[in-house]
Amino acid sequence: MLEKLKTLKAETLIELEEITDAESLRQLKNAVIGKKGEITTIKRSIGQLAPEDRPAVGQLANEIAQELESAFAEREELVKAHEMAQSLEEGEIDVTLPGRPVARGRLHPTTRMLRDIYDIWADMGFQVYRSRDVEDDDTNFTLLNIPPHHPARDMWDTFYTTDEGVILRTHTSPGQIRAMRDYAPEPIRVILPGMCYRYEQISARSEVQFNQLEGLAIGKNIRMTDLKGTIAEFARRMYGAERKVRYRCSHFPFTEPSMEVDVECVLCDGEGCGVCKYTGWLEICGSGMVHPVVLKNGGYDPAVYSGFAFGFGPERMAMLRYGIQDIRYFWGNDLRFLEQF
Ligand code: FA5
Repeated sequence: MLEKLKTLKAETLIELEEITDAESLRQLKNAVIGKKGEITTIKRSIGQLAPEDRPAVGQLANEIAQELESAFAEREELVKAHEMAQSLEEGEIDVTLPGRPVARGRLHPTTRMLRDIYDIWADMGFQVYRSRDVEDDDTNFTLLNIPPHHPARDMWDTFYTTDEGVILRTHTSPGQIRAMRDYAPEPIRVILPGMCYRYEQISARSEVQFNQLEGLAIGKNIRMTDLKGTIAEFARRMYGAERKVRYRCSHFPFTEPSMEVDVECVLCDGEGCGVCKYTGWLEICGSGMVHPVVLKNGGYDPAVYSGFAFGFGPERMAMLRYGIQDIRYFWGNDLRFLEQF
């Protein structure tokens, strides 16, 4: 058996020397070291040998298989080079032809928008905090000062799951509770980006799935003026120093007082157009001072700590930036839309 193996090796190496095409190389490889090749067959028959002969034959078979494996690999390289040289000589490959362009992926308009928003907030000292898409009813509502059966729950049309109390988050605000419980009693300065889900009538401005970007700052002596100044600074960096910002009273159960923020319409410079519904203003976020009940639920003593929160809609911001008329394009996966960015 040992002799047979040595002869097989010697003969294979000689045959290999003469091979110049890939197909013959493949056949020889299969016949010698393939699954049904001679070496494999020898290895399988080792059990029939006398027990004292088995180790030597097994060892040699393995060594030869390895040596031949590298000899085949080396030959493969040579054959490839040979075939390439041959086809060049025969003119099968025209090396003067221009290369085919590689199709490159692009960033989705929301991703681009989000990255710009992250950059601005990072510069202003806010770090990203990721919360969960699947929430419990308590964190999404109750701990945010929206008790069960409270009419304020109607502001958010919810996707419920078959598990009692498990829902898809309707906004990024439940992340406020999670961040506070993680950090209390340390000060916080975070943004919480993420996908939100609402069982809503789909329209040009509303989708059932969309991004929000929440912001939260907690500490001692944080006041409404800090909120106004922070949002104004964001708007200045995002929309330019010349854009006016205005604040309107509003209501959110988890902030008190609450306000909505508008910027001068970026499309008509405040003159009035279809996009701003001829008001000259565009709403960019909801915001307010964190409600004492929410602070308490997050683990902060409202007598000592205060904070502000805000929430933006990145798709709506991207619609303004790129002049996109309908939010349904964002998830339509139509390449004609996506390739424009
Ligand atoms: C909220 O969801 C509050 N959680 C925001 C907030 C956070 C207020 C912190 C105070 C403090 P609202 O429902 O208005 O608020 O949504 C915020 C933004 O999300 C909207 O301005 C809009 O840009 C975006 N948005 C809301 N619903 C949709 C929708 N169906 N499709 C696309 N964007 C939406």
